[in-house]
Amino acid sequence: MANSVEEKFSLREVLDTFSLCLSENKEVYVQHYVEGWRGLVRFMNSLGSVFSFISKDAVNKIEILVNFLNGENGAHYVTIQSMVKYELDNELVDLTRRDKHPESGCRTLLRLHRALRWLELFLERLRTSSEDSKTSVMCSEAYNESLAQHHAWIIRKAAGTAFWALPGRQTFFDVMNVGTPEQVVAMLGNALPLISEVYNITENLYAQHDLLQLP
Ligand code: 1PZ
Repeated sequence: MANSVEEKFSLREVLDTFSLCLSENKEVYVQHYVEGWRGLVRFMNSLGSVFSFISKDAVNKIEILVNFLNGENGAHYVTIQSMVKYELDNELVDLTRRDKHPESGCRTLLRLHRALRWLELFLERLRTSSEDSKTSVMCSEAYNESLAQHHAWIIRKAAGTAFWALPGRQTFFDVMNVGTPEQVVAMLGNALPLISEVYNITENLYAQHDLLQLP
C-alpha cells in the first residue's frame, strides 16, 4: 500500500537518466535517451488522462526506436551518431517526403529531440518561477517557442487545451516528488545543463547532416 513503486517515483531519477546519455566522447546513447523518455511519459501519465494523446505519440516513437535497438541491426543504433551514419549510408531515411522509410530512426528521434527542447524551456521556466506563476502559461510559452513550430494547427489546438488541465505549480512540484520547492529548484539547476548538452549535441549532429526538417 503506502510504499508502492508509484509512490517512490521521482522526477529526479528520470532527469538523472539523461545524464547517462552521454558517452565519454560525447556520443548520445539511444537506450538511455529512450529510458529518459519512458520516465517522462510515466510522469506525464500521473498528471491525468488529458495528456494521454500526447503520451501515446511519445510511446509510439519510443517503441519504434526500441525495435531498432533490439532488431538485427541493433548494433548500429547504439548511439544517435551511429544511427545517423548507418541510416544515411544505407539510404534508410526519407529526406524530402515520407515514402519508403516513413518511420526511420532519424525522423522518429527528431520528434523526441524537438520535444526535448520544449522540456528544457519548460523546466527552465519552472526553475525560475515564483509561487504565483502558472504552469499552463509556462508550458504554453515553452511549447510556442519550440514544438508548436512543427505542429499542424489541429495539434496546436489540442495541446493548448490540454495545457489548461495542468495542475498548479505546488501540485506539480508535489507530483515531481523531489522535496521542498528549494530542492526542486536545486535539482532542476543540476539537471538542466545535462539536458541542454544532450539537446545541443543532437541538434548539431542533425544540422551537420541537414536532417532538421525530416518529414
Ligand atoms: C506536462 C505537460 C505535457 C506537455 C507536453 C507538451 C508537448 C505537447 C505535444 C503535443 C503532441 C501531440 C501529439 C502528436 C503529435 C505528433 O504529430 C508529433 C509529430 O510526429 P509525427 O506526426 O511527425 O509522427 N509528435 C511529436 O511532436 C512528439 C511529441 C512528444 C511529446 C512528449 C511530451 C513529453 C512530456 C513530458 C512531461 C514532463
